[in-house]
Amino acid sequence: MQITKNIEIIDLCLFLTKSKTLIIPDVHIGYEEALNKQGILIPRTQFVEIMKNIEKIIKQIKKKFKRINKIVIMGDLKHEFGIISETEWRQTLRFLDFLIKHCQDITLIRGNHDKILGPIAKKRELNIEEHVIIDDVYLTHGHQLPKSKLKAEKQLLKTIKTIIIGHEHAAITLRDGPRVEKFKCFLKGKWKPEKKLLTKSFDLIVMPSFNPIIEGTDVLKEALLSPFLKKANIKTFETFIVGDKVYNFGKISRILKKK
Ligand SMILES: [Mn+2]
Repeated sequence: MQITKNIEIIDLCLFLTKSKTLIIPDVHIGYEEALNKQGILIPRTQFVEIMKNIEKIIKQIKKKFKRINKIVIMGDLKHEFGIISETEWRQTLRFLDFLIKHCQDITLIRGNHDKILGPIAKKRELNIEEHVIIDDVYLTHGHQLPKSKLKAEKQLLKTIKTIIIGHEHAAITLRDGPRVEKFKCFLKGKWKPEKKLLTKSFDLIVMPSFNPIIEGTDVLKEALLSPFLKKANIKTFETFIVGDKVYNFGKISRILKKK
């Protein structure tokens, strides 16, 4: 489903149709291991599901758009802060090797969980960036705002129309009679930087998490994480829910009215 001009939602990913760029949000490889270490016992099925899903998504894109020219990983590829465990090493490399088979041009964006992503990137000769710009789209993890105080960054932002972020793990709880279910979702709204830094507003797209175990932050109830959303009026955001397919649910204010 198209979320905005030249940008399609494909399951939990986005696809820039002009540049044929696949955008993969927070995968958090090793999340289960981290939960296990805290004494939470859940079966370790996450990685199998992650691989199945990315395979399905790539197949779907290739069928519809023929090829993928570039892949951007939005940050938090792996979960653990600080140390990289055996399993994380192995699984992260397997995930990257699968992507490399379909597209050699892969860029990693640094997330807040990615302090020592360096060794993994080095092994496959991939670049790590704070942000990536493709045409008029600015991609960044979302735990930090663009450094619009810097002249170069400010200049650069003037050419940008849309900002895409991960980090938030956007989700929404819907009620259907007695049934309450949380769904992963995309959000689309406006973001304005501080006026004294830049007088301009951007289209902002917020992505869900790619990890099957991480349901995400309920945008209706929970405190939002990203500084991009701190001052935003979330009710004016449009929501696209990812279920068996993608559903456009319209503005959040409309969902709130129905409750
Ligand atoms: Mn994050």
